[in-house]
Amino acid sequence: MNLERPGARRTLWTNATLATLAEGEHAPGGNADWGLVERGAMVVEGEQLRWVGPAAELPDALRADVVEEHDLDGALITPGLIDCHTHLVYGGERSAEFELRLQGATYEEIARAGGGIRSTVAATRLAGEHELHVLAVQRARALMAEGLTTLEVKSGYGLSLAAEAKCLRVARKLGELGLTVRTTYLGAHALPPEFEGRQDEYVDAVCAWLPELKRQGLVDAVDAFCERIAFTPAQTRRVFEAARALGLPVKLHAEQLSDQGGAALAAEFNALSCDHLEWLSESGIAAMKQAGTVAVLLPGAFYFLRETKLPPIQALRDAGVPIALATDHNPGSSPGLSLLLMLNMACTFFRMTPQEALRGMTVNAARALGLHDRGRLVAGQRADFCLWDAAHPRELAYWFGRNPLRQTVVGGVRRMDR
Ligand code: DI6
Ligand code: FE
Repeated sequence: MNLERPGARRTLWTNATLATLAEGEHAPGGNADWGLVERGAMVVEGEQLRWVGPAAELPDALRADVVEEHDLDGALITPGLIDCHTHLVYGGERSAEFELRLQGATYEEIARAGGGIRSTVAATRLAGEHELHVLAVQRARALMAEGLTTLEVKSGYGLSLAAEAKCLRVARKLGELGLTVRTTYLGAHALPPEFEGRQDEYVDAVCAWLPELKRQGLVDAVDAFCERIAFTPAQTRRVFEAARALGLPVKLHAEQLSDQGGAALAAEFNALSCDHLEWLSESGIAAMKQAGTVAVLLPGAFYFLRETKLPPIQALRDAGVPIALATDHNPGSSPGLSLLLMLNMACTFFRMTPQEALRGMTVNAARALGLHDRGRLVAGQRADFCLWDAAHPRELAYWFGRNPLRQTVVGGVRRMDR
């Protein structure tokens, strides 16, 4: 068999400790499971990893035709970080609402009084596309400074065909920064004021806009907010049916503030992920396991809303449901832009192990986006990786307020963003 691919540029990366995460997705703690390789080397061909292992075992045949050798100077290398749940494109901010909540108002009360998501919708509709782009670039750069290589961005602050399309175009354009961007249509995020009292008609509109947004190449997946203050399971089902009719995968904001049975509903549609999940039930867990749906946990929202109900981490572990982590960056419930802080909070609040946390922002985050070509350092995966000033990968979840990133490599090319 001829494995040579003529024309693919071959580079060699040496002098590093590799945390490959190559082994099983549910491996419990312990050093071996990080897939650590001391004095490691990687051969990159084109945008892909061709070989990963101890430098001493590098086959001579692969050394041939190396056009460039990179000395990684003892860095720790991990797969590139993946933020699989953000609402990065919006206008305005909600610090006044933060103050109200500190005085005792709840997130739900503010939403019911017409604040919350709706106030961001008003600001986002007013903002021009260029202005939204400038704001989104600033936010994306903050995430990139901590090793972001793949980013999911949801719409959901436009809530009209034109404004949702505007936000999704802004999201797509972030790919120019040297990132993979996946866009998710979240038309069913909140009821816009012009549909007051006509919730089912709004759901009809959300479904009707989808084919056009897909035709414009703006939708990779479809999401909904299934909650007392948002959309019912029956309405969510209609959105999912519209997605399925177009062959689009679904995700769901499920059981964040109450148990609506959203996870089981999403699993029925083979959802890529269910996200938040503080109120997830045993039957929801079983349905997710059955469907291969990823549980995306969002410690930033848990922290910022000062929640006390923990997602059922041990039950998810016991069931073997893959767990991912994300920032949920948004102006209302999680205005944070630090991937590393999320790793730390996943450990301190959710009692995840540092290894589970890192898997949650690499291999399992990739899976939550339906991407199977990234998230681990193994031959055949994309050459997206981070160089860290750390001796052991658990340090990534340990420090907070200190960023040990040296550099990020995307598709085998050093990204010049630091
Ligand atoms: N759940 C959340 O935590 C965000 N959206 C959602 O469905 C919050 C969005 C916001 O408050 O603006
Ligand atoms: Fe969210």
